[in-house]
Amino acid sequence: MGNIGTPLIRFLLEEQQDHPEATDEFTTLLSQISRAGKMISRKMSRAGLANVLGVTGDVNVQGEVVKKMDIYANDAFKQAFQHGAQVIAMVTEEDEDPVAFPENQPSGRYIVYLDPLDGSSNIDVNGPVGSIFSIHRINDGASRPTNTDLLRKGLDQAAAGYILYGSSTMLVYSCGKGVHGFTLDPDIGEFLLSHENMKIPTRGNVYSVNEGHYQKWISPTQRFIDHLREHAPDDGRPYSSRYIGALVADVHRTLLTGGIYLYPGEAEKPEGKIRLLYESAPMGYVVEQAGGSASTGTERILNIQPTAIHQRTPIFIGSHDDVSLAETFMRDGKEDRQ
Ligand code: AHM
Ligand code: MG
Repeated sequence: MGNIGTPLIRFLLEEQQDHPEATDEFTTLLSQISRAGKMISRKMSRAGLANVLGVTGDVNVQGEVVKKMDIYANDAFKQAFQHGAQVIAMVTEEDEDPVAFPENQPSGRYIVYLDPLDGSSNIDVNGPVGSIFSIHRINDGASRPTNTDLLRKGLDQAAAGYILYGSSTMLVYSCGKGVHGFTLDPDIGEFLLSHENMKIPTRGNVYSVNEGHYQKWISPTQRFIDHLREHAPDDGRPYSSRYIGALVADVHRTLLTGGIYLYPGEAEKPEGKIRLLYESAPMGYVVEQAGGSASTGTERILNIQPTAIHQRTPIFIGSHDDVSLAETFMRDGKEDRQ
């Protein structure tokens, strides 16, 4: 549809023409998200210099209070949505309760779920981090979000995506019509189409997991990873291992080259670590749109009915065949959890 190098906003407007159900409001909302991403990217590129590594409460040379990067990122999204007329509430990892934007009522129709800075411990070692977003449209006529509006299945997402602050900054999104990736050209401050209609390989040869927790996993998870590590060249094993420790970066690599990322539950912590509404569901939406799968090990992530906004879920995400194989191990071993 677009040409490589097409600016994000022009691409969105063209997509809107092809799909009349896509609205101006939605295009504006994605441009607000991309603006926050540019602010965070710029700040991040100076992280080593600008004293943004300090803890909240530090004072910089101008006498301003220095914010930790994850607070800065959270505020950048808040600023982008304030008075933007689209977003009536934002649910983020940084705020216990939903943040309301009463100034955007009654026109606002969207709730945005955010992990403003995923994998933020990587900043201290100059490693990649990301932002994750999930967008839900509320019912017409609703003036403020109810619990029913806030706790929606991943299947109901209007769009989802992430921004990866890596060796270059990329915005990847889907609104249900494929997955498209844009790379930030820092010279002109624009996200330009670099990866159109991204597709994940059906099977990969890489697994990505924090293996330091091996002894804490339930045995089906251990057996699955043991299987991937076995020497079986005719079956494409052993798999290689890659783990960056930032969901966005690990899933982005998996999207491009195939394989599986997992953050499983543990015997003592069956819900795992990754948050459903602003980590698992949006990443699951993007990966499914690219032809892959996302599962808890026994259930499709997008089909989970949330019961709390900061709920956690185990996650197995990536190439269809690799996730299916993981599910086989998890289902076969379910008696181990009883
Ligand atoms: P965060 O959102 O607080 O940064 O936590 C989520 C991150 C993921 O990005 C990453 O995959 C995982 O936690 C790393 O956890 P661990 O250090 O336990 O491997
Ligand atoms: Mg996170």
